[in-house]
Amino acid sequence: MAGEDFTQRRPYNAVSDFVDANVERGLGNKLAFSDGARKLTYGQLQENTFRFAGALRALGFKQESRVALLLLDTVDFPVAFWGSIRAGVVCIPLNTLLTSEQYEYMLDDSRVEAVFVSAPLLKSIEPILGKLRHLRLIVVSGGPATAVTQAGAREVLSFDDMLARGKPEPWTAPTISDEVAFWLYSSGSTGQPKGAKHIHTSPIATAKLFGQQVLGIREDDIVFSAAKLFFAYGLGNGISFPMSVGATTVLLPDRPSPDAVLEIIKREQPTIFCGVPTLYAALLAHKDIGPGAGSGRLRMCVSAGEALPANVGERWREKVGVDIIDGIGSTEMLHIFVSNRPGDVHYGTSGKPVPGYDAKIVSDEGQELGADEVGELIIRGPSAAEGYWNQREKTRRTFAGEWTYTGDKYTRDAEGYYHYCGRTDDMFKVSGIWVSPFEVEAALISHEAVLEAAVIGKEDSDGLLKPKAFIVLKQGFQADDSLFNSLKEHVKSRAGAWKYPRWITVRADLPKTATGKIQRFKLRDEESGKAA
Ligand code: 3UK
Repeated sequence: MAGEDFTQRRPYNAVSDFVDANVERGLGNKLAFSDGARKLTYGQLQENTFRFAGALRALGFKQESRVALLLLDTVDFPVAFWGSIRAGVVCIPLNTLLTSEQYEYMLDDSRVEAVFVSAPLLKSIEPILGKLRHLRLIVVSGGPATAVTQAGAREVLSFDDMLARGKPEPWTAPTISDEVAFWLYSSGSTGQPKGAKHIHTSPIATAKLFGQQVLGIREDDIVFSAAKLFFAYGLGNGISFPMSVGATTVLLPDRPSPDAVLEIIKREQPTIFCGVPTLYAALLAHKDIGPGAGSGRLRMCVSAGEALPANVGERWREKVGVDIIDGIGSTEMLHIFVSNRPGDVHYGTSGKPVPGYDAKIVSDEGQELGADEVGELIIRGPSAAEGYWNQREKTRRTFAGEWTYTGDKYTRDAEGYYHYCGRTDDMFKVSGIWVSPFEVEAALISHEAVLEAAVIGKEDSDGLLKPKAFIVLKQGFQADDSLFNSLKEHVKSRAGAWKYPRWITVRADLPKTATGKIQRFKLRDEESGKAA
């Protein structure tokens, strides 16, 4: 595994390792996915991906064409993902929680010719369909084609119509191992999200190095990832890792509320559960939390997306009786590259580099640092993205030769464990999803009452970051609860539901540099009591 050469250039299509290999091994009748409403065996998945790839071809999609998935976690997701990849068509799963403007940017930037969209999400793209120059096909999952009312001259199909267009004939596009298979959009502190281009060999590299080697995932596992398939984290947990060994994945199409998550765990009895720190904290606060979180078979829990506070891990082990494996991954590296290990869990740390990846902590000048010195974490490994689509400067800065710059500050202690120390920029995660202070500030400033705004991440009582806003009001506006509520609603609708400020403080002015840049670090220091 760690010594394996994943990167050797050769003819290779990722679908062979994840779909076809399981059928060839005799697992055709084994359950691959269930989503509460429907089930899919490995054999059915293979047939549906043949149909899907055939339909894409029949509809004129060529190798290297691009399509977007705006899909809830149902059995249609793996069919569309692997069906596209089988056809050599570049598949771009999108976050399902965004606004119409954000979809407009990504669908236009990627120039996708088709979008596969879950019926309940249609409303967020219908208003912008008219502006998408390259889109020619809309496929509705979980609803009839007639659900789309503003498609104009474009072809509209239901997911079943689409499958019926293709024959179940074994055909796989002759792709190269180095060829781009899918993109994942990643947000940064400035500018629009960037499409990180991942190649065919990256999923199997992450599945072997982290899924098999670190987690020890095996054929009899049942995986439930509350983190959605459109995140690199959920895509690995729910698709690449289990499919690399012929295991089974349970999907939850709805929002992963603590109630919904506990219900699935009780009903499906998973062996492996994956979530983000906020969810673990919320589950610990739930009245029904207890041994195995309701699953008699639970043997492992995984956390990523943001740092897991030590006390959340410790309380979980005490109440649930299972450790949480915290590891750090990124969209750019596809999955986890520094992690705790079963049997060697050090809560409050991210553990040690996953064998097969190399980690270095470097100074601003690029010098490698010693034990307990804070610097930026950089990573070398086989699953790094090829670059960002049409972003040369950002690509060069992040993917510097073999090394990928994470933008995270870390120290390594004398025993070799890695300790997370925050970001090199002002970004922070809420529920494992990026928040850029800049976009929350922009949303606040677009409110009639706000003159200036600065946003930082502030720890809540579980030690997890949430947005806190400092605002300067325009003349004539009063700071009261009704104004604060209206600001929160305003941010939710403009920027995204998880991004609204949980605390709002009104000030006479904001700390700024001579050139007028907001000094968010000063506000962070004030909050954490560091300031004089
Ligand atoms: C932060 C963590 C401390 C860190 C991801 C697992 O989160 C994932 O990808 P994103 O591109 O964000 C990457 C950034 O998130 N982070 C993630 N995990 C941790 N910080 N401890 C952690 N355990 O700032 C990192 O640079 O959204 C996670 C697998 C695949 C992923 N894409």
